[in-house]
Amino acid sequence: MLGLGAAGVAAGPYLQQAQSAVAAKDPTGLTALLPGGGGFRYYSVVSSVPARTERTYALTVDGLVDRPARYRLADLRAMPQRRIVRDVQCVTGWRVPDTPFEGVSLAHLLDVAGVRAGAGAVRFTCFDGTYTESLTLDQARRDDVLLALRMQDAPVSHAHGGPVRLYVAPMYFYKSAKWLSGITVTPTVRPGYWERYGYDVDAWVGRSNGRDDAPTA
Ligand SMILES: Nc1nc2c(c(=O)[nH]1)N[C@H]1C(S)=C(S)[C@@H](COP(=O)(O)O)O[C@H]1N2
Ligand SMILES: [Mo]
Repeated sequence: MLGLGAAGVAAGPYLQQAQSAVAAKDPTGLTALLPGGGGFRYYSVVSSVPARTERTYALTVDGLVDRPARYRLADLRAMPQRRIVRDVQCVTGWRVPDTPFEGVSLAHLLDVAGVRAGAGAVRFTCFDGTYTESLTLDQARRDDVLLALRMQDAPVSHAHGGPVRLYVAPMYFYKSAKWLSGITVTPTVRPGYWERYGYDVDAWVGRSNGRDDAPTA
């Protein structure tokens, strides 16, 4: 009993710290709605992100793969494209129903790269220089996980993380890394940016964080 109590006291400050860090850096309700954003809120953990263009954008794929590569936008557009229309759900409560995303399925890109034995996870890095995310290899191979080139039937805008963002349809939107610049296949999951502040690594909508009861559909 005494031991449990002590553990509770020890955990308390960490959780409070985590919550205030989230409030300071993910200020839902304080950030302006994007013009024509249709319910989306703009999120970035850094104050400004340089734009990448057709000429300057590249996606690096490396780690435990047979064929590490750098893909330009034209390379990604030449791959089979897949369209998904699902709800976007932020863990802080806002939701945008029936949002189309279109792009290359991550499973396809992983097949092209040739995942090696010993791989168990995928790590995502962003050209904002700071944000990171991760998925287990099984999650990454789902058919509802995309490297999105289009969102709402237009190229992904800079504000929404273009030219290429991740879209993990079954999970809270913090998994959907914006300004995607790197995919590294790793042995195990390395928790992403928000996950260091207490968000669940497995971010299934309605089944994690205990913050809402959204349907998983
Ligand atoms: N690079 C990067 N990706 C990110 C974030 C971020 O701050 N930086 N925020 C995440 C969170 S918490 C949400 S809700 C969505 C917001 O996407 P939006 O700005 O297109 O609405 O992006 C996710 N991906
Ligand atoms: Mo979010």
